[in-house]
Amino acid sequence: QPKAEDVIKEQCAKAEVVAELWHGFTGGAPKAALENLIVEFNRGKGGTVCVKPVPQGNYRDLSTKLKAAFAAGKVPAMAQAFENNIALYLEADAVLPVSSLGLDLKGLNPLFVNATKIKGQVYGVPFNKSVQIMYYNNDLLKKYGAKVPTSIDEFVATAKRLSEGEKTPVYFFVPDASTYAYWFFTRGGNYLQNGKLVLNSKVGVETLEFLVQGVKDGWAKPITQGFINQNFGSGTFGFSTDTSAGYSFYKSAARFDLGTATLPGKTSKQPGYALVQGTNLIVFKQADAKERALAAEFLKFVITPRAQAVFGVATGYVPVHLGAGADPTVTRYVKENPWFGTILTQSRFARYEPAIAEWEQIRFDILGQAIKEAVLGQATPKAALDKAQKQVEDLLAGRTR
Ligand code: FGO
Repeated sequence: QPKAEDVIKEQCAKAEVVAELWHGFTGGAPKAALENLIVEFNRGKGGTVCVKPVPQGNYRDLSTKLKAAFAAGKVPAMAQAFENNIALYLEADAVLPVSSLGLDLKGLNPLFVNATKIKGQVYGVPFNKSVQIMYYNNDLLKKYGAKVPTSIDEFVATAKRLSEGEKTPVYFFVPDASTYAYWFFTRGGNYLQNGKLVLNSKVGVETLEFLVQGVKDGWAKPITQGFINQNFGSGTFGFSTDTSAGYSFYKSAARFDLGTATLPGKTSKQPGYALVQGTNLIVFKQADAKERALAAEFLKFVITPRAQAVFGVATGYVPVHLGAGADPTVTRYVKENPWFGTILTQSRFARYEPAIAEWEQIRFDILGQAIKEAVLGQATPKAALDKAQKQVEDLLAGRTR
């Protein structure tokens, strides 16, 4: 079988209208699944038009390239965008409201659609949305006769017991804003307080202290290079709390029986709150009428229950169409593959980070930096978050950029 990439090249070589889609998938199942959807869509169009995926590195590379593209006036028809990216691109008046594309968003998960609204207008079509789940090493749990933990207290007790037995920390975590968000939200944290962005709240400091203590107590292992699924060999993996879109990467890297479960909750009564990640598809104003029309048709296609069902089970993204859960692709799949059921259940317990234009910069360069400093012992959690708060206030007041 020819590679999807080559098929698309062929399809676009003969097309009169080419709508580029800039994306941040670097490889593996997500990139392949996107290309497969595009091949199928283009085929259905009969050869005169085509959608062309253009990989732009990771998500942050993508937003950097888009900002440069605005400045140069060379903008694609479509791109992936986080909710905060949409807010930023709107400052350049670059994004078309979805209402102008004549799309029917009925049946889409309102959790996802509402997040792309700014001042009552929808600007993005949710496409690849993930939630965090708990991954675990079932062989290791069995070795210790341990149950899958459902509350934070149980989680800590189990992680401690297994780490003591193995003489090495079994909870692998990336010290970044994503991991932190799960623990923060589940402890009741909120970044916005009376409309103000607060990084150094009491819950925030306690959350960071908790992670730092986990490292000191020997049950939590910070992963500072690459994804967790690329670090299984660096110790004994027991648990992680990571994006559902990592599933295919975890599965192919695991040399153990990989388990999934909803996130440990504040109590065992309810799962913890996952951070929603992954992106929406947006259409740019600079696209001409033909490209806009093609983009609209493509978006209509990718949000159908069937496309979302196929894309979801291939990747671990949450189907954005509520009807996908009843699609035979999903109902049949879930019976044999409980991991996908974990994701569907977890998607009912999920929270977003703030969708302000500066958030991408804040989550990586300010909050993420503070988390890393505290976890690596370069600052106390309180000092790190107080500094981060000051940096955020300076940034938002326009004193720094
Ligand atoms: C990633 C990033 C943001 C923002 C969150 C934001 C920008 C986080 C987090 C920083 O689509 P998701 O769920 O998962 C990604 C998917 C496709 O690449 O597969 C995951 N992956 C890829 C390779 C691999 O070996 N393992 C693996 O799990 C990949 O993470 O998005 C989650 C990870 C991060 O990129 O380091 O979303 N994120 N909010 N990025 N730019 N802006 O506001």
